[in-house]
Amino acid sequence: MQENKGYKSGFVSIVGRPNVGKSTFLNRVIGQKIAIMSDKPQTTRNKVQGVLTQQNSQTIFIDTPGIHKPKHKLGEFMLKTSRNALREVDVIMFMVNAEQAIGKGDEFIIELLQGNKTPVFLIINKIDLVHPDELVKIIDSYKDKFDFAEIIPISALQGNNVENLLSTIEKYLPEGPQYYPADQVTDHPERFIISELIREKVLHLTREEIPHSIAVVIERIKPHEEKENMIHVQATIMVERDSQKGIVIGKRGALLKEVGSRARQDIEMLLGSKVYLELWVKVQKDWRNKQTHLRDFGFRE
Ligand code: GDP
Ligand code: K
Ligand code: MG
Repeated sequence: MQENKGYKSGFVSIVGRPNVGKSTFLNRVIGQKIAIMSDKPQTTRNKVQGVLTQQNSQTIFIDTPGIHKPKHKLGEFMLKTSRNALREVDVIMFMVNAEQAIGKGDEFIIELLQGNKTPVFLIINKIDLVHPDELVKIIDSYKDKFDFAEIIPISALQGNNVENLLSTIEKYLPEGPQYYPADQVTDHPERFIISELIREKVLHLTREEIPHSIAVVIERIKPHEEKENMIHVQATIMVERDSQKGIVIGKRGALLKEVGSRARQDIEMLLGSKVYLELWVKVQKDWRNKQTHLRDFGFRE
C-alpha cells in the first residue's frame, strides 16, 4: 500500500445506453478482458470493477448494468444499484454513441443525473465511425440538455483520445490511498455491491450519530456448509468508536438484526440464491486513515 502524499484515488461510474461501448472502453483501459462484451444489449448484468493503477493515481471503474426504465423487480433493483453508484463516485462518465441521435434512453439517464453533485463527463464514443461535422452536431444536441463538466470524444475500440480522457479523470480524483495492489485489475463485482447494500441499510436505520464513515468488509462468500443452495456471506461492519458499535448493534441486537434482514433480502435478489448473512461489528479506531486497514476492507481478493 502506497503512503505517498499527493497520491490520488477514486471511483468512476460508466453509464450509458446499451451498446455504446462501455465494456469496450473498460477493457481497453484495463488491458484485459474483464467485462463481457457483445453486440447484444444487457450483456453486462452486474457491476464490474476495473482498476487502473498509474504512477500517481488509482482509478476504480464501475461498468453499470444498462440503465433503462425498469420492466420488472430485478430491473428496479439494478436501477437502484446504478443510482447509488452515481452518488458514491468521484466522476460519472456518461457514454453515448457518436452515430446515434439523442434518444429516450439518453434522456432518462440525464434525468437521473439531474441534481447529482458528481461531475459528469459526456463521452462521445465511436468517433471512428463519424465525420467531424457530425460530431459537432451531436455534441451540440447534448450540450443543451445538461451542464457537463467535460465533453470528450473517443474511440474506445481504436483508442483515439483515451489517454486524454484518463488524464482528465485523474485531475478530478481526490487525494486518497491506493486501494488495490498495482497488479490487480478487477474485483468480484458482487463483493462490492454486497458491502454497499449492507452499508446502505445501516445508514437508513441510524441517525446522525453514525457518520457516513462506517465501512463494510466482506470477509467471505461461500456455499453454506449444511444447507444446500444457500450462500453464506460473512461481513464485518467497521466503526470508529465503541459508542458507535453500541448504536449499530442496538438494544438486544435489534438494529443489527434489522440491518441483516433487510440486507439479506437484497443480497438474495442480487445473487439469485438463498443467503445466510452473518454480520459482525468491530471497532477499528481511525480506520479511514490507516491504509493497511483499507486493504483489508475487501479491496483485495
Ligand atoms: P456496452 O453495452 O455499452 O458495454 O457496449 P460494448 O462495449 O459491449 O460494445 C458494443 C459494440 O460496439 C461492440 O460490438 C463493440 O465492438 C462496438 N464498439 C465499442 N466501442 C467502439 C468504437 O469506439 N468504435 C466502433 N466502431 N465500435 C465500437
Ligand atoms: K453490450
Ligand atoms: Mg457492457
